[in-house]
Amino acid sequence: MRAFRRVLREAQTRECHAVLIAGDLFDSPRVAQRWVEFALSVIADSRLPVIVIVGNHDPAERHPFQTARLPSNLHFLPATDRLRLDALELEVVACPAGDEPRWAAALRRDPHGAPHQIALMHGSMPTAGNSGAIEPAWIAQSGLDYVALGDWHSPQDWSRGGTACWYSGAPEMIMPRQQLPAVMLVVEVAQGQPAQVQSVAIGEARPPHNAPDGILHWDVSAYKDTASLLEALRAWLTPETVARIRLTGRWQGDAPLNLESMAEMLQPYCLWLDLEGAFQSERLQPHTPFETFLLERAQAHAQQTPNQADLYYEAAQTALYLLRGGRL
Ligand SMILES: [Mn+2]
Repeated sequence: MRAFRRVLREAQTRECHAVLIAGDLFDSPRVAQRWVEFALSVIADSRLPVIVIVGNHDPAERHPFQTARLPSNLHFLPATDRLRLDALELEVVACPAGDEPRWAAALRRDPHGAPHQIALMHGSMPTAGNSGAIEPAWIAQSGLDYVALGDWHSPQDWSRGGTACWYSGAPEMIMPRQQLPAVMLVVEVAQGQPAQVQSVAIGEARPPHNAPDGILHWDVSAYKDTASLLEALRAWLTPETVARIRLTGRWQGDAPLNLESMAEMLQPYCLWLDLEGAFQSERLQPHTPFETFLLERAQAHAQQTPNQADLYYEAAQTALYLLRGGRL
């Protein structure tokens, strides 16, 4: 939400004439109403023409903007279409996800059209092993001034012939394992010249400052309980932190470490969290008569059938682990 607001503020500051959003504004068509309202209010407040096409994550038939009341500066294009903005001397070709068969014919300059002609497309260019929905040759043949691509998470240049063509990437790091630049692109279109494309840093997300490679290795050996471990980890988190935390060492606390519930506790203190257990658990010692009884039974069985002793000890440890709230 902060990144989206910064994108539009940056566009205002730079006195951009329009903002292009090439699909997947929403990660899913089933987003909460407050997110939709937030997006619409940020767009409305920007007072800039904002052109939005649909992506594969927010497809046309279920896109939240289909049923919303849209501000007058928002141009929402759910199908392959041409939009003319006379005040900007601009013509926009929309090639949204889900409408691929119509793209090739639509993606061309209209010789009688506006002086500046651009396109928005949402789909994949070919990659090793995949053909992709878009053919790079279309870009060169289009005769357009600029093609804004959406779908990929990092900025990529696909300019061909006289047509500048870029994936903008996401304006914020959206997965902890992807160390992405998190930028927006500022594109200057001038008649008869190739468009100038400049990337502007937008993202605030970063790994914890003591984890420059993005992974925070944390030794759990020194902690006696989950609460003190959580407190120590929390001290490293900020609302901008994208944290991959790998727990190492020997866990000697009384209760087993429950990664799932730890992640739930830490998540509110950072932007994104990935908690990984690479620690060893000490053998659990019995604390109650029932736990003592369980271990004694395991020992008795182990003595009767020595070839299955490991299995009985493991069963008893698992029982203790589960009794103390561990999850398998
Ligand atoms: Mn996509």
